[in-house]
Amino acid sequence: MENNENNLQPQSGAEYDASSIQVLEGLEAVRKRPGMYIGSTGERGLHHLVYEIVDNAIDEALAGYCDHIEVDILPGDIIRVRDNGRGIPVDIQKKMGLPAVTVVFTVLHAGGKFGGSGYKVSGGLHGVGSSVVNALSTYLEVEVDKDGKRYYQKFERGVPVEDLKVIGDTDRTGTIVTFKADPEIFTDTTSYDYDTLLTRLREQAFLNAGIKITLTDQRKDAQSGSIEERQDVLHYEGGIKSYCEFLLSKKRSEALSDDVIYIRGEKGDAIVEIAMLYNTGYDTNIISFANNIHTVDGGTHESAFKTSLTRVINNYARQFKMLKDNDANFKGDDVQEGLIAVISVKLTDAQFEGQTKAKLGNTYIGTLVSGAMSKDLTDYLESNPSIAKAIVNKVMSASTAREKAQKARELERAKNSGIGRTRMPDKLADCISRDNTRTELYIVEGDSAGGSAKVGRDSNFQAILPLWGKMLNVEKARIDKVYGNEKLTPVVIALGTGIGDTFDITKLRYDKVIIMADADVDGAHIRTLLLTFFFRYMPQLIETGHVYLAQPPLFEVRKGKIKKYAYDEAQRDAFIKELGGNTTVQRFKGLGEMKAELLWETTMDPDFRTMLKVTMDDAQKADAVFSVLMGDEVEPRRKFIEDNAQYAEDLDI
Ligand code: 1YM
Repeated sequence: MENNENNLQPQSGAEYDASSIQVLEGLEAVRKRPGMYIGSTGERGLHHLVYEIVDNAIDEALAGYCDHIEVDILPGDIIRVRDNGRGIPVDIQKKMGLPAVTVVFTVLHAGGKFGGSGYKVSGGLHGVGSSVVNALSTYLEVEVDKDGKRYYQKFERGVPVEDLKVIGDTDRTGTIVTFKADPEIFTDTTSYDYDTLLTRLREQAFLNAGIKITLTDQRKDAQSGSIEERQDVLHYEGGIKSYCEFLLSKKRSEALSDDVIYIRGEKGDAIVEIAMLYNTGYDTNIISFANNIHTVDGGTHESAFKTSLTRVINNYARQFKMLKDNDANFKGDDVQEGLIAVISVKLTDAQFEGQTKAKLGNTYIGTLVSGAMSKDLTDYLESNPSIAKAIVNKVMSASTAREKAQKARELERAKNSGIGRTRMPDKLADCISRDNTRTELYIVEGDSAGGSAKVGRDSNFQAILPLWGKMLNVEKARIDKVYGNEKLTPVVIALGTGIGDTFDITKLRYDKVIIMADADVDGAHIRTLLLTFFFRYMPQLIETGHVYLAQPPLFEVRKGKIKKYAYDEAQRDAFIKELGGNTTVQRFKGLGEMKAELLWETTMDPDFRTMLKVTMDDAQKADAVFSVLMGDEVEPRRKFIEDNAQYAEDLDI
């Protein structure tokens, strides 16, 4: 463009001054760093050129002078945008000594400086307008129909190739801009995607009720070579209400009510408009705009909408007793389920925040939105009780579903006890060491035994997990529903391995898993249950030799200061004989009766205790016993009890 400097002709004797040089430097800056002005030089940036030009036409429409905008994709991916507005002014602008239209297309940021329509920010991503498009186009032509004449000027890569001139007469008014994106800049592609343009133009047509936008594709079909026009006419008198209906039509769900709720508020120059429609679906579709720019990251208008919606619906539900005094309030997620909402605000001093500048920052807009919602939405609900009822019912079921899902998630977390850092069971008195080659877990029957074990243990490496309550009958058949089993879940969590398919021996938190139960029928129950459970759900634990049975003594044989502990009757008798007369014998009724110190000495001290290592054989036997005890067949159960008559009196089957 260096060679074209001479084409920027000063008008009517004005000197070639500093501002002209600024213009050239400005355009050069745009071509050097196009990303700064249009976001990218990829497909997005390319389409952005169209939006920039269309935005000016939309501004003209918002100012009330234009109602039809035509966008044509011509063969060769040339874009032509036409409007029927006043036409860009052609009179000489004093400061530059150039026609205003020339300034618009050559001076960076010129767009907003001429006053005019109030919401000039509508210029897409950065709002820099026509001069940027011009700078990034191999050529651009502008035609202005105004005062009975057609004006024309052509530019190449932003620089005028001739002065603005009159090329004929006309009886219409408006502006026509035709340009070709520069492939030197848009190195990926200069080919437009019809649907991308359609989506954006449709959005603009919704946001600016009444404006008609026609999109036409006149490019040759790549395969057939024929020109097969594709055209969409976008024209929505209903504005953002129509937008909600359109968004609904893209879903499988149905509307909860026929009409779209419409809310509007105004203060000074600021306007807020909200359209909302509940549907039978479950997803939420809230989209917000500020000055027709999609605020993808929300902002004050969107947050205020969400907060107010929750408040208004809760208030309504309470007022009409659909929420009782004891019921918790609905949450944001509840009131947003199945909601389609479009929020559009217009303001003169929009502040866009965040990395992408797609978040509205003006706080007073939030206040305006809240005020409008409180008043209009409350009014609407009160004057449409059947719709209000349908909405509250929908919100109520969302709330119930959310609570259920929450419970399910908690259960799921308990299930996946081997994964990640899981909260250990409350009853577990864990050991200090995390060296799982030497740590031990004692699974103890009953709280009182658990108490002695806790006091007696060496807490450096011994952990205690008490299990309590009756096992077998209460738990009948529930071993298959291990997940919900309140006795087995703590075991699974404490072990850390997970169960079944997800069992992972490397996650085992202890070297030895020791079942410590009384030698009576309840002790037998708990042993059977645990061994069956390990056998069925974590056989590897047994195969790798991690499971043990503690052997608490049954008798204390005493003579003077000498104490001996016997683990069965034969041993007891042998001790009596050995000590020779005057012995006292005490039978331990259960672990719970043993003092902590004694439990340590006899059963838990690794230097003196005896333990049985459980084999797969033992576990299989336990499983068989369990099946008999739990099975539906009465006869084998009766026989088992007979065969094990010494337990029969206690068994409660
Ligand atoms: C196809 C693109 O740019 N239309 C358009 C732009 C302008 C006007 C009308 C316009 C604005 C004003 C007064 C005003 C612009 N004018 C300027 C500037 N279509 C398209 N249509 N008269 C006409 O804002 O006061 C910038 S854009 F600065 F020259 F006034």
